[in-house]
Amino acid sequence: LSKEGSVIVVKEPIVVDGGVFNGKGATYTASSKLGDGGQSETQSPLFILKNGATLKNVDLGENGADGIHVYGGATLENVNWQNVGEDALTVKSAGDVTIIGGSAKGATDKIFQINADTRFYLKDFVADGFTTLVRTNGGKQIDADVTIDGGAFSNGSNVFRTDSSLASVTFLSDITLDKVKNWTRVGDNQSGV
Ligand code: DGU
Ligand code: CA
Ligand code: CA
Ligand code: CA
Repeated sequence: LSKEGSVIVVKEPIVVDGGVFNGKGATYTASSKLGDGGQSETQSPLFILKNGATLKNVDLGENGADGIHVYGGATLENVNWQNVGEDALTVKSAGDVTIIGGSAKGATDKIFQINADTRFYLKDFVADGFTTLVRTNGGKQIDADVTIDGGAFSNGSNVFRTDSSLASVTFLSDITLDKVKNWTRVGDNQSGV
């Protein structure tokens, strides 16, 4: 049964430790307890995915807070951020992350934040409005193998940005860019931006 149209206010992060969480199209929005969806770095996530968990058919709503945190890898299918908060998803500990389909709008800065070693595979994702689509943590050496396979990205500055000599990005298939300045931006940035 579809849950499209239902809005769930998230007061504590929803933890998915392995297994599958299927939102069936429902919208999850953060309560002010998690954050205000602005650029404060002290906000909490709506979802914590652990140990290969799968999250699917979920929309994150008006208050995106700190989005989704991933520990030990995860798969996302058809996850849509209606209004990215501080960022959309953070790789918090090592593991493979696979994102199939889905979309993100309204990011002020970053969409995908990589703070730990990962094979990060982004397939047919759609993003509109961002500074950087995929960013390894500023000024840090992170072994991130990023693949971007298809997708459409508009109104942004960088598709991929890293300060890490261990990180790489591979672009596959037909990726559509519209008003995006750079494919990649590489350089050491000690300030952590
Ligand atoms: O030193 O680590 O923006 O995970 C700066 C911080 C910063 C992170 C990152 C994130 O890079 O907070 O959202
Ligand atoms: Ca941040
Ligand atoms: Ca963040
Ligand atoms: Ca936003």
